[in-house]
Amino acid sequence: MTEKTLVLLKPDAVERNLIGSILIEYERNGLKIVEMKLMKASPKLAEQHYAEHNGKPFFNRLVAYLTRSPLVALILEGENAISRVRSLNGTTDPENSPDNTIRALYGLSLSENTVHASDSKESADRERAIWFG
Ligand code: 3AN
Repeated sequence: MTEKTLVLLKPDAVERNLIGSILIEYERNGLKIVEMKLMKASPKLAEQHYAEHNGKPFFNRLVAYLTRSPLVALILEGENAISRVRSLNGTTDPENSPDNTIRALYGLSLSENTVHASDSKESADRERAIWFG
């Protein structure tokens, strides 16, 4: 099934000049970039994006991190794109992420884990609307 998923190259990725190194992983795996923009997220946008974590102890830190400097938002399209991009990204904590996943290669910590990708069809639809209208 052809799917679309929302990906963020988060501020730590852009700050460390990793945009190209990360995009090449998706493109080499046959995923198509169908929308993309470099932007600074507003607190409102970040709060909408992380709505499911509102109230958790790390929520304010997450919003501060996502808004501190520019990020790249993009939509990737491909066969089973949602699960394939999650596999390429690796696990939430870079310490446990399988070898050669983007988070194992570039992730700094649980909080600054470099990339985001939608985790389900419902999240992908919701997040695409938040970031691209
Ligand atoms: P993923 O991004 O792998 O889908 P989620 O949705 O569980 O992970 O978490 C969203 C973001 O919240 C993660 N990218 C991570 O930066 C942060 N996060 C999740 N759990 C924790 C935690 N226990 N402590 C600090 N930050 C966390």
